[in-house]
Amino acid sequence: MDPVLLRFIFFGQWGSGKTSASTRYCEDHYSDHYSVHVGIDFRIKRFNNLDPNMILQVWDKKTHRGSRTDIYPLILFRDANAIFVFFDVTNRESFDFVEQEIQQIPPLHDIELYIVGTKIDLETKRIISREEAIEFAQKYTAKYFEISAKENINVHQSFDNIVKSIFFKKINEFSESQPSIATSTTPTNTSTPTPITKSDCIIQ
Ligand SMILES: Nc1nc2c(ncn2[C@@H]2O[C@H](COP(=O)(O)OP(=O)(O)OP(=O)(O)O)[C@@H](O)[C@H]2O)c(=O)[nH]1
Ligand SMILES: [Mg+2]
Repeated sequence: MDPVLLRFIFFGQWGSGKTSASTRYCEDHYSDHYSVHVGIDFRIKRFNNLDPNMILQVWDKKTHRGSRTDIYPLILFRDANAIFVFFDVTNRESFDFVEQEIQQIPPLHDIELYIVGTKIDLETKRIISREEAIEFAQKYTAKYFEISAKENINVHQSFDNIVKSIFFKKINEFSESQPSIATSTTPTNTSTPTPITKSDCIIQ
């Protein structure tokens, strides 16, 4: 059987915590060391409990310090299932950068957009409130969640939920295209899309 490939792309300002989130999620590891590597990092994760044939690729794009947002080639988005734009909840500049990043994303269908607040272990230094971030996410029909890669808060739960929802969506699409197995017992989602509300923005 062919492997099922899922691809997540991480964007966001330098230092916003993309690599730390990717490392925490894929390798359950965290370091305070700030790497100055350039380019794109790739990590993979497998989900034997869902489907041993499924592989998640996380593409984590390094942002150059002091740069404005890059112009991203379309190819970067091809086959992506979800895009995550990160910001540091203690850094207003990184939050402002999210809007620039979103504007670089082409209007491709079927790619889910998430905004991710990071470093919530630094609660006393928080500048961007959850409410402000949720309101911003609604403007772009994105979903919002918050994590701490350092303290391992809400990383696995959030990304696991997203992986599962995309996985079951793919299974449903496959079942619907195969009349003989359309009666499979996989979960179905027959509801019509509704406008997002504040509570929809939060994945716990
Ligand atoms: N306190 C705290 N620090 C964090 C957390 N996540 C990342 N950091 C720190 O923030 C710094 C930047 O994190 P990275 O994950 O390298 O940021 P990045 O978005 O990959 O940055 P670029 O690759 O330069 O675009 C590092 O020193 C991390 O240790 C977190 O959850 N809590
Ligand atoms: Mg990085």
